Amino acid sequence: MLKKFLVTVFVAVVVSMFIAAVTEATPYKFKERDIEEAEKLCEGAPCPPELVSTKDDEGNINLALLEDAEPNADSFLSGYAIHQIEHLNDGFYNNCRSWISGTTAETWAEIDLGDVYEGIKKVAIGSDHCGNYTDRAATKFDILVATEYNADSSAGTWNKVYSYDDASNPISTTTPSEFNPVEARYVRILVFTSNQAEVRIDEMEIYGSVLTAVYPQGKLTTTWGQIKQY
Ligand SMILES: [Ca+2]
Repeated sequence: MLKKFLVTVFVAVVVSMFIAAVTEATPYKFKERDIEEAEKLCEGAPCPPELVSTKDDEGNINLALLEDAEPNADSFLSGYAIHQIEHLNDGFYNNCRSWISGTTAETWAEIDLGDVYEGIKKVAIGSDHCGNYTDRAATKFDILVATEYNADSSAGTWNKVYSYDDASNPISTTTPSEFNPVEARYVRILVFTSNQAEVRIDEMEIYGSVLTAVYPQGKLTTTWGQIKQY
């Protein structure tokens, strides 16, 4: 009886120590966001900058907002401070915090998550979250993922996980695209057409489930302590 009790206590202590070790390890940080700076850039805009959530209603983490996540694109519309590649994942919605491509031809925008994550299953993009601008909205695009980088969208390292093609329903406000969970470090939106002019994306959100997203390949860590919803 005593032996059974001691074994139970020992197991309980070990488990609690493991949980404590995991929950205290919080090397991942979400990007710092300066709402005052964002509002200053957006002064006079029809819609103010709106905070993008670090997780969705199901508890999936927005990996694009992790501190190490870096945006990239093949071009951008030059001459506009409000339209920058960095705005793809700056954590603010709307036109004044968006990226606009530098070409009306095939174009891409992507996020390097900084590590390979498992369980990526949803990407959300929009052209103007508040719905004020309805031009520059994607009508045909693919979502590509990869664990190794290649700038060429046709490279075999890219895995197409989602396709959208509906000219009658341009992606204006924020729209999620869901697919079977995959592992990826790079997530690219390859845009073929928009409803008018160069395409605009005001934010790229990339979601993975909590249990898989907190354990990227090669790192046994967690973001439990940092997960919050704005
Ligand atoms: Ca943005």
